[in-house]
Amino acid sequence: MKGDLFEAQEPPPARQPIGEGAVLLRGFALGEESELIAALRAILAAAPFRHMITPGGHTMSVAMSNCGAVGWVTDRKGYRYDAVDPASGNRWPAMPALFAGLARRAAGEAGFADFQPDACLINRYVPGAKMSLHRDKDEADFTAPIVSVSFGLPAVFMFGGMSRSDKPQRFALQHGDVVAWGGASRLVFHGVAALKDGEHPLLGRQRINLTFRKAR
Ligand code: MD3
Ligand code: FE
Repeated sequence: MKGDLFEAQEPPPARQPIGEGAVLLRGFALGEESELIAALRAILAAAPFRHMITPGGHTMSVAMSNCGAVGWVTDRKGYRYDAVDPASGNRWPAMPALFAGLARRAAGEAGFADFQPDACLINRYVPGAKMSLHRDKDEADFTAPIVSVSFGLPAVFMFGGMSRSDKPQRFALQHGDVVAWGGASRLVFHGVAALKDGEHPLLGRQRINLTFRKAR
């Protein structure tokens, strides 16, 4: 009998194309979540989250840190990648092999072979924090994809078009979801809606997003 309550349900698709060159991999990071979160805690002990200032003088609601050879920073002078954490004067913590490997495998699933990220921006959202529509264009090479890994509370990701006025599609990104964006999607406008309050069993009242880039 079709539609019977006890009939096996279709599993959600693990690999979901969401645009040209953009693939959502549901739960792709779940197999190694505890190792990834332990590595993340070690990075944050050396380079704690901070709220950076935009060139226009606004304090970002998202708190940030980085690991890798370079990290994304913003201050009154502009947006850029820098090898040094301006808060400590030290180099950013190294990117763990576990992080780089996950990003590389995710990019491969989306058709981008041999992705070698040199930067991992770590974004922390607490309830109410958001990221307005923008494009990532501070990187040297737009042929490389960007890989994002979400942990903690769910967020609504907005995936727009090549023009700021294109109406964005909205996707819920959950703990363990990974997205790879490249090709025709690499320069689209995107953002994150204000985080809804909640409590995540592992991470509490926050969402953490890792964004892997090839900056140089
Ligand atoms: C689509 N972060 O840090 S990650 C960012 O969830 C940023 O914290 C969001 O946008 C976050 O710049 C989204 C997903 C993402 C990153 C880069 C993209 C999606 C993208 C570049 C092009 C298209
Ligand atoms: Fe972005």
